[in-house]
Amino acid sequence: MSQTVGDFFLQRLHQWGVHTIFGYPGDGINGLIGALGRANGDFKFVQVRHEEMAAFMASAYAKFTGEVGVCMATSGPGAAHLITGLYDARLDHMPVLAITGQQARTAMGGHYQQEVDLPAMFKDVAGSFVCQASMPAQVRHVVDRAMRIAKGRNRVTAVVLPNDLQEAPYAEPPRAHGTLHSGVGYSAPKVVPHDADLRRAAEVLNAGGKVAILVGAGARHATDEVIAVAEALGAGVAKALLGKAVLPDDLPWVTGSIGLLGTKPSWELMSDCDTLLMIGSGFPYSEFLPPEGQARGVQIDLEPEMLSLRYPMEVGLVGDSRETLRALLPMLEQKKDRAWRKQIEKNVADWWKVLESRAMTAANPVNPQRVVWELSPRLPDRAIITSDSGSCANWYARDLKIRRGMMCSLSGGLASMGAAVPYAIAAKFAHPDRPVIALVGDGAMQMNNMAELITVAKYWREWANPHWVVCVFNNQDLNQVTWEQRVMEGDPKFNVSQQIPDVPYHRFGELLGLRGIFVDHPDRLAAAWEEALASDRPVVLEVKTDPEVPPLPPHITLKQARNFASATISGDPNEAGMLMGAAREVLSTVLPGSRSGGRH
Ligand SMILES: Cc1ncc(C[n+]2csc(CCOP(=O)(O)OP(=O)(O)O)c2C)c(N)n1
Ligand SMILES: [Mg+2]
Repeated sequence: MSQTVGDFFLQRLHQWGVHTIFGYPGDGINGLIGALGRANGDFKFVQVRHEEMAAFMASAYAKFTGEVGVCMATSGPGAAHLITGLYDARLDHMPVLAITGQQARTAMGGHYQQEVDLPAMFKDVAGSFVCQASMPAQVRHVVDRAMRIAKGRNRVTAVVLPNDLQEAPYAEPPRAHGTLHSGVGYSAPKVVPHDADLRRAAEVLNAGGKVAILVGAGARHATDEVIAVAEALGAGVAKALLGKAVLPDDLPWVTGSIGLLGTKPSWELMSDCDTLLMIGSGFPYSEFLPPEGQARGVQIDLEPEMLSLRYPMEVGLVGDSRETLRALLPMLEQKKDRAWRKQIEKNVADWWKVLESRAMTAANPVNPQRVVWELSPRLPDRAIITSDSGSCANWYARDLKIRRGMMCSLSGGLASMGAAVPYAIAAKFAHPDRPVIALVGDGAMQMNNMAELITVAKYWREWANPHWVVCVFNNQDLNQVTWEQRVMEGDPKFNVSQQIPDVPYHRFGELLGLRGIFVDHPDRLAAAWEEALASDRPVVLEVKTDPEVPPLPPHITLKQARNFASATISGDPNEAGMLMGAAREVLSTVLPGSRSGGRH
């Protein structure tokens, strides 16, 4: 059999270094699936339960490997299912290639079954490159561009291949007018700003008396350099959610997360600094940065469009974070006055005590903060941790103590529910020897994560070790939003939209042949984590958690406090539990009158 377009397409992808594809079949890509079967085991095709999961996995694979994540789906419905996962990659600046089928060229334009205008559909999410191929000789440059643009610009790209084209014999582009002769390969450049700009940045940083640093995912390969700069400047460092693994939390001047899910010392760092250095972060909430004019600003980012977006920076440097910090370091003076640093360290030490007491506060039945608090000291070395969107993201952001060598991520920019399990599966395909832990709310579990446990059951025996745990916070509530409705809107809990059915998640895991562990008493948590992390097979650890522990921001505005009060007055169905339970204890530390309250 001569080489088909499908065969050539895969061969070319292989030359680009692709060896893992997350996907789901359909008649729109039978020509590609057939070619996969003929590809001599060059590829690992990971069969998912839903195409959105394939796209989440591709996004996470890119996050955990630095390579292009690749997902594949059939025409029409399969392609449409990819969209949310692709937006996740796009908003977090991840290189992902989406490959989909399309109806036959002879049928297109005919309102044919499963015919969707896919280039139009992908145009926003894969705006940097989306192409529907129509001729065999075109496919070579289509693959080359899709891969090079994804890799070189950290973008989502999409290739659409009509099904009859996939099966057509491949022909190289003839040497003729109107043909392209493209090649394989891309090496990332070393991007460093000009010396004069580095000197301007150094001048600002050297002049500052109270330097605050904010790091994001763009700094994840610059841990040593961030530490060296922070030491020289006597600075404290806050971490955007996607930058959680940049610095270990045992450094006494790391203030932890920032923003709505953030910490009080991060809030204090930004409130009191006179200089802000932002490195590789698109952290969205300006109100958690210093008020405009309070601090002189320097920002480093690989993407020019991310500069001076959240705070008007005096010096914006386009550059790779590690290389730029290395070039900057010799220009920085060691700050002699360490009073600012001491204050930060005190704030951080105090905050960890607050977190511990919050986590240990009794709740009904288990305080969700304690679930993560008890995990931190038991985290195995080199663990990869993922979180879903929901209240557990607060505990992940605040209570999880990351150590050096670990990785972690979640759906950051898109903040989509349903990402934690596919992320954790992709983590195992990226690093089969690392222990992986996913933190997931029950709503997100019901949305799609449960189905994807079937994928875990299908593949776990192939992994170098079985250490894969999903921890489900069963609070029978869409809790994060319930609290947003109370605190932001002043509305009582609306059971109709917020309450969700009780499901025995651990038993569902057992049905699939995984281990199920159920915890409904806080004293059982420590042993449960130990059992889960030592298990000889993947684990569904279900914890019955209290929905009345508020995932509140590190400071609360007067308006929010009033809203909260009026929500409880106007007949919240959980009023009694809320006022008598952990809510009051936690609120008392953040309501106006306390140090961080009432600033707005
Ligand atoms: C796809 C999607 N739909 C809806 C939301 C809005 N949302 C954010 S968190 C949340 C509640 C999540 O509930 P659950 O998973 O049970 O976690 P909990 O907050 O209860 O811990 C919702 C509905 C979202 N972020 N993504
Ligand atoms: Mg819930």
